[in-house]
Amino acid sequence: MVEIRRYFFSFFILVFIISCKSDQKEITYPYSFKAETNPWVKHIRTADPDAHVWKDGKVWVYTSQDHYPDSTRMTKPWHVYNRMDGYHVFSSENMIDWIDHGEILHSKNVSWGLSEGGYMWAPGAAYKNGTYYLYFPHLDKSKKFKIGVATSNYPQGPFIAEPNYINGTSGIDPMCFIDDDGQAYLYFGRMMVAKLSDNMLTLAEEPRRINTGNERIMEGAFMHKHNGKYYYSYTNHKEEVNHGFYSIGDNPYGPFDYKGAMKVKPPGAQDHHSIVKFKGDWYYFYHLGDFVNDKGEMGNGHLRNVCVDYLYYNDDGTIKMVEETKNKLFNK
Ligand code: FUB
Repeated sequence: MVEIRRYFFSFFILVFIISCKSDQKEITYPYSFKAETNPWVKHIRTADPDAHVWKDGKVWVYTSQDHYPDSTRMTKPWHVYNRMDGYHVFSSENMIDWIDHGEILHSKNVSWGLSEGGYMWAPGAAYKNGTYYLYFPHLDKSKKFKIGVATSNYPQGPFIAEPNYINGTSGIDPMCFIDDDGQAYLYFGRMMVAKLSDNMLTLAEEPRRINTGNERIMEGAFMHKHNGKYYYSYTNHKEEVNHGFYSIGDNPYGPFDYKGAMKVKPPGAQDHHSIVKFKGDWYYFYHLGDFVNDKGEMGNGHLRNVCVDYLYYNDDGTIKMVEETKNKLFNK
């Protein structure tokens, strides 16, 4: 009898530990919710927001998803992201009422990837000629970061990964920018850019290194256009105070003039942003790492939550420091 009691006690303790560690509540997708305060995504840990306004006029935000790391697979600091997996996409007509469309791509469906899975880091989405594209960094079977691409007929997926990664790519954080003439560019790794072919699945040229006017660029490149100028922005997570920086140029390749910081380091995490114009206003999407979820669990540099605030330009086209908000939504 004592043995049986001990058995059940151990079983319940185990279930309790597993449910604490899962960091997820049971949710059915699509899941509708209201953004009330930053971070506006609270029901799961999301990071690396890549925001776009598609032809339906809605804003669509593609995110990576953080999970507790597998400590048995950690030998380097960046291995804390070893279980990141299952991209999500969120859509809204007004930045307040959101739908989480659920998981749109998982490493188990990426045939060229590491068999253990995980390592689905910051994605970048694009739309061209009726197809949606999701570019994503992932470790290949030899544990090297490559850029993969997945496609869908719908912005909410599901996305089907191509059988191989994009030849000629390496590194992390892909971002696809399509210029007004329809030419697509893939930014990735440390200051690399290449034109994409018309089919959006292969590079149309050898990648080239961008001159940003500042060599201290680590990751998270993003390109947007404002008043005919090209804004190449990025993260330097080695700086103590500021993390989000940008440079301005006259074409997608640069050279770019370094303009300095636009965003301080977010609490508990590194900057990783995207910039989008929606219904006349400019927004800066980012994540932070100190959100306590509804289970009372503290966030972390690798357990992050997505935020959004307004971005403002000065009259000369430079960007004002983005003021981050917490316990309210938007720095207005
Ligand atoms: O989310 C994993 C990595 O952390 C991203 O690829 C980087 O940009 C940083 O956000």
